[in-house]
Order: sequence, then structure tokens, then C-alpha cells
Amino acid sequence: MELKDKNILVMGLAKTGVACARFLAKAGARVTATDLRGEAALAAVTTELEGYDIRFVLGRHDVADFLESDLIVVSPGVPQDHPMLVRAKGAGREIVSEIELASRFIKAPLVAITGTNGKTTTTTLAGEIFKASGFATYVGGNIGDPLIELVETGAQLERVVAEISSFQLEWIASFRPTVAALLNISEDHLDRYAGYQEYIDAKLRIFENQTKEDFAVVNADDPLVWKHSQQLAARLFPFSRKRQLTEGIFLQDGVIHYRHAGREERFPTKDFRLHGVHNLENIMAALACSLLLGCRPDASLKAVRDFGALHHRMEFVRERNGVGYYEDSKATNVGSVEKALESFTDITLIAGGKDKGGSYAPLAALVQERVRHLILIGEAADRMQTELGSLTDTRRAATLEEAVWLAAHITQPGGTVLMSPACSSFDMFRDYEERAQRFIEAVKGL
Ligand code: UMA
Ligand code: ADP
Repeated sequence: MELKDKNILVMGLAKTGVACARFLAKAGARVTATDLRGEAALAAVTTELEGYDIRFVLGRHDVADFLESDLIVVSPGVPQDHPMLVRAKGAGREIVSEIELASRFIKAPLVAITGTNGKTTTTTLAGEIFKASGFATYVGGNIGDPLIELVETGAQLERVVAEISSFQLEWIASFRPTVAALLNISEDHLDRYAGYQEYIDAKLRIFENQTKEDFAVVNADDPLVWKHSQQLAARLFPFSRKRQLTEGIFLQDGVIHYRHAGREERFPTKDFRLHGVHNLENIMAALACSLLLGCRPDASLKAVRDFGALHHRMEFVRERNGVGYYEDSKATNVGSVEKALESFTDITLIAGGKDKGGSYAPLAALVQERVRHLILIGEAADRMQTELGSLTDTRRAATLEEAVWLAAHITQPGGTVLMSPACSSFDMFRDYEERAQRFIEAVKGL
């Protein structure tokens, strides 16, 4: 792809936009970078990009830039139906996401992992497995480091493992992973999409450009994923906790069986450090992605055994007066909270935050069965109270600290206090990590 002297507009100047602007400027493109945030807010960014030939349009977007560019590179945080993008598309401008741009320059086999939950765990683990098998591997994407940074460094790599979000898939054209994995689908990001189907369709685009040379690793136990996997061009490689497969990876009596092209490998799960049934799914998906691309079974098993839970995903904080305190700040949707609730009984659940527009009703049965006290915080508290409040003892707290204090006073020995919010954190915190930190401090301070 020729970039020299092309007029390229970079829309959004956070992590993705900064990396794209720098890469494009280095490649000799005429770059305009635009962000709705103003100069003061972006002072650190403009300093970081000093010395590069980049024109900045800050505090606003100019429609002329959109209509006159040869290419527009959009950050994931910008909604697809932004009026300027709609106009640019109507005028025939080429619009791409950062993963599309990066993938045009990536030569190594690409593993792309998506799903509503488990992406970060699976991506990180797959990266570890590749490294343990001796492959020079880059791990990036939605997990934090944009793929374009890898292209920018020019590093010679043998494998690329990317966590991919639905937002990043909105503006792909030729993005084609050698192995694409879809872990699960449940309602999320309905504050961004017109409806659930639109979110599902965005996720499914991960398979869009694959051919029969490629693999689609899919969750055979997730009815929605399974239904949408039947017509894919790629070779289907399912994973299942529930049934045997002749081609695929499945769990049976505590052993993971990998069956491919008449060969079988076995991975006993008893020494795994990752717990929970959802993590068995993540492990099977990570193993499938890596074994299909040449990883050694012995090194893969060791990598899985060495892998512990990532922070803020059902993490144990402490025990006090016979009560266990767990922090699951990364549970920002109903699907992830379901898994957390399935893992404990006699729960005091702290939930709420910024509402993403989905229904909380899928939690009803588990709340009724396992949640003894429900403590609600944040903007979503009203709606959660309406949908779940009649099912158990439900209370409100003005702050997270108050919620922890209240939980400590009402939870009986043997119970579990679990913060698993089912919402994003942006109403009260900078991000989910700050929310986690504040919970941990409050619990330790009891
Ligand atoms: N902006 C405009 N005009 C608009 C809207 C936004 O100029 O109309 C600007 C904003 O002011 C901001 C930028 O555009 O400066 C948008 O940045 P961004 O939100 O895309 O943030 P990045 O730092 O580039 O981070 C993105 C991903 N963010 C989102 O998808 C919201 C990061 O995922 C990802 O790690 C990073 O790229 C590298 O690939 C975060 C995330 O929350 C962790 N992802 C969602 C999730 O996991 O649920 C999908
Ligand atoms: P993602 O990157 O997709 O957000 P993470 O690995 O960061 O996924 O986990 C996010 C949340 O989802 C955590 O609360 C975690 O416990 C839960 N989770 C992890 N894997 C799964 C899975 N396969 N199914 C459902 N929930 C999961």
C-alpha cells in the first residue's frame, strides 16, 4: 500500500490515533490529525508528536478534511455513524480502522481473538503459548498496544496475536486473520449500537475475509456463536466443554483433547492455575489458536500451567471475619457477571456503574438463587433496582466505599462479597482499574 504523499486524515488522537499519525507521517503521508478534545487537553499528545509533519485540527472536526482526504483512519472510540464519516463515505472516501491499516503491512500469521468476554485472558495466554514454543510473537490490539506500533517498529516477527473489539471491526475491508476466534456473544455496548444484532454483525466481521486456507475457532456451546458459524468460508475448528468433537478441541473428564487432521493431543487440567468454567473455554480457545499454528504440545501445556489469572478478573482480595472479598472490576457486562455468580453461593453483590443499555434480566435467576444482598451504585442503580431489586434484599450506596462498608456489616461468615458491576466505570471512575483499586483499598481498610 502506497502512503507517500497521500492526504490522510487521522480521526481521534488517543492511543490509536497517535500511533497511526506517527506511522503515517514517517511513511511520508500528508497527515491531518483531528480530535474533538481541544489543545489544552491534548498538550501531551502534540508534544509527543512534535517533529513530525502533522497538521492538527483540535477541538473540532472540519468537514472539508473528511471530503478531501484520500484515506481516513478512524479510532475505535468514534461511533460508526458519526455524521462526518457518513458524508465522507457518501463522497466515496476510503475509511479504515487501525487494524485494517496495520494488517495491510503485517506479514506474519495473524491470530485475531474476539468475543464479548474472555478476549484479554485468551489473547494473553495464546501469546504466552506461542512464546513458550519459541516463536517471536507480538501481542496487541484492543488489549492495549495498537497493531500499527508493531508495523512501525519493523520488527521481524513470526506470529501476531491480537485482541479485537467490535469497534475495530467496523471499518475493516481486507483484514484477514489466519486464525480468528469467537469466544462467546452476549449483550454489550448497546449504548453504541442501534441494536443487539448490529453488535453481533460487527463481531462476525472477524471472519469476513477468511478463506478455506484459514481457521475459525468458535465456541460450539454458545448457541448464537454456533448458529452464525455454520456458513463460514474458513475451516471450522470448534471448542466445547460439553461434547466430543472429531475435529476440534473439547473437555472430557478433566482432560482437554485436541483433535486435528487425524492427530490427538491431551492436556490434563488438574494443575491449571486459571479457575472457573469460563477459563476452561478461554484455555481451549488459546490452545486451539496456537496448536493450529505450529505450537508444540509439551511447551503449550507448560505455558498453560504457568498462567495465573489476570488482575481485576474475579480476583481474591482478602478474607475477613470468615467472609471472602473478590474484585471483578473487568466484569462490565451481564455475560461476565453470570460467570462470577456461577462461581460462588451466598453472595453480597456490589454492582452498578455506567449503564450500557442492555437488559439485566439474564441475571435474574442467579440473583434469586445466589445473591443474598445486592448493593447498587452509580448511574445504572435505578434500572438495576427495577429489573432485579424485587428478587433479593437490595440496597443503595452513594459511593463504592460506602458499598464496601455496608457489605462488610451485612454479610454473614461463610459468605462472599463480590464486586462484579455489569457496567462500565466511567460514571464514577477514570476506568475499571481505578474502580478496582478503590475497591481493594476500601476492603483492605476495613
Ligand atoms: N473522538 C473524536 N471525535 C469523536 C469521538 C471521539 O475526536 O466523535 C476522539 C476522542 O476525544 C478520543 C479519540 O477520539 O481522543 C478516541 O480514542 P479511543 O476511545 O479510540 O481510545 P484509544 O486510546 O485509541 O483506545 C482504543 C480502544 N478504545 C476503545 O475501543 C474505546 C482501546 O480499548 C484499545 O486498547 C486501544 O485503542 C488500542 O487498540 C479500550 C476499550 O475500552 C481498552 N475497548 C472496548 C472494550 O474492551 O470493551 C472495546
Ligand atoms: P475481555 O477482554 O473480553 O473483557 P477479560 O479476559 O478481560 O475479557 O475478562 C473480562 C470479564 O469477563 C472478567 O470479569 C472475567 O472474569 C470474565 N470472563 C473471562 N472469560 C470469560 C468467558 N469466556 N465467558 C464469560 N466471562 C468471562
